Amino acid sequence: MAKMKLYYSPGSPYARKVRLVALETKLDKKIEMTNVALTPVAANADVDKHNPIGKIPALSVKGMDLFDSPVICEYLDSQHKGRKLFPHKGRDRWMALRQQAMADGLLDAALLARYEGALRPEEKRWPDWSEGQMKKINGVLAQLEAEAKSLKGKLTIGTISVACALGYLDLRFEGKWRNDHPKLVAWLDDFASRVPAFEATRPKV
Ligand SMILES: N[C@@H](CCC(=O)N[C@@H](CS)C(=O)NCC(=O)O)C(=O)O
Repeated sequence: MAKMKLYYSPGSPYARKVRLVALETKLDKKIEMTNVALTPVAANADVDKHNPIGKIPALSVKGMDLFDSPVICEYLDSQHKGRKLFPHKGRDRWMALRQQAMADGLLDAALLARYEGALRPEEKRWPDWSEGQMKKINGVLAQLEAEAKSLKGKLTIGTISVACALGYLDLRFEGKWRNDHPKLVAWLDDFASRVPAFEATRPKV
């Protein structure tokens, strides 16, 4: 079977979700990795051919182009016989998908805040807008801290997504979230020690 092809960058937290799922499902050997550079103002022609939204991660498989990270992760989870990372049904499924939505929502705000601070020319920056993104990040952090207990237990797409989101805050926002979310810090440290794939996908940038 032809290899799947994943367009990613080492610093992308959404691509990290996919890389982590690939390792956990032992599908990593079946994926050819293509490291690409792109920003909202510097598109990548190769990525554009596989994702009309022009974002990574994108996965080419069996003549299909799949995006975005929740879709790719669920596809990979459907391609192995081990324990599923997307719980099949019931409350476990909705809790995992809800956790993924919170983590991805945090990341959407974090990426927008980062692009604003790192990419937008200084004279065009809008502090209220950046503050609005930070408010979303802090809202999700507060909610996750309040329900940290529900993150314990088996590895799911929910906990993988939360770990990747917090990892991105460590990478790009100096880990400031660690100062006032003690339960989440303890949870992430434990997650990192239990899930070697989290360490293996840590960006070296
Ligand atoms: N909802 C998408 C978000 C993907 C995303 O925003 N990726 C970033 C890299 S971390 C990107 O491609 N940015 C380029 C752009 O916004 O044009 C997913 O879950 O895959």
